[in-house]
Amino acid sequence: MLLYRSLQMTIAAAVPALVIGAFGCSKKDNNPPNSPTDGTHFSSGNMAGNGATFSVVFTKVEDVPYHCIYHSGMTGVISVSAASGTPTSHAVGMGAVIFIPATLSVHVNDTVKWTNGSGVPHTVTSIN
Ligand SMILES: [Cu+2]
Repeated sequence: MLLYRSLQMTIAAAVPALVIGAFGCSKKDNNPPNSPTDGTHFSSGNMAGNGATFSVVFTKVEDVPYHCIYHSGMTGVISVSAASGTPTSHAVGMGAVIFIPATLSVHVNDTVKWTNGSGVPHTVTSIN
């Protein structure tokens, strides 16, 4: 059962491709084999370009590992604990091949918003 709901996904229009660093991030030939359960909790789809965002409200106590399907080393975990007070929003940045922070603790009903700040395409895809 899908317990997560995607709030929004906006992609900045007409942002010029800007490759940062020497990571070869525009390559997509280093994909890990995708898990059959990829995206069970959430999947952003392609977040092309600087400024693309994706948000999820977490509604259940659990740890949710996720990754970028384009970059094998680009992984993160959202650790969700019991609801506490007023729900808040958390920001996760997306660098060339990294989520910042890679691990994040939130409470039930909190929102996590990822923003691609790297100028190369990424995804935010739950591993299970
Ligand atoms: Cu990526």
